[in-house]
Formats: sequence, C-alpha cells, structure tokens
Amino acid sequence: MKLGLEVLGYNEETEEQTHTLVDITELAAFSNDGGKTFTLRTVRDIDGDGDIDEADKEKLLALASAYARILNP
Ligand SMILES: [Ca+2]
Repeated sequence: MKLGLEVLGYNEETEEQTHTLVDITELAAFSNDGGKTFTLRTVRDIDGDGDIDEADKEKLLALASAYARILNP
C-alpha cells in the first residue's frame, strides 16, 4: 500500500488548483488466506496522533481489507 498526504495548492500561471502527494509511505500487508485477513510487518503513525498503537494497526488492516475487496469483489 502506498499512502500519502494530499496537499492542495494553486498554480497562478495556469490558474488551476494543484494536488500534490507528500510524505509517501509504502507499507506491505500480507495475507495467507486469499485476502480475508492480513498481517503487517511495519506499522506507522497513520492517524497522526504521535504514537504507534493498535489504532494505527486497525486502520492499516482495514485499508488492506478494503483494497483486497476492490481488487477481488
Ligand atoms: Ca497513531
């Protein structure tokens, strides 16, 4: 999974809104049962509250499950 923070800006030359992804992080989620459950080797502070805990892990696992369901509906 590739996660990033979207930063909105404005290009004065083209007068268009810009979208930039920053702080891109790659995390791998592994499944041994066809995408039903996942394990993570690395957990990051995904909710930005300054700590790395079960809440971060739950969010990442939910993202992995959602992504798997999109690919294999
Ligand atoms: Ca956190």
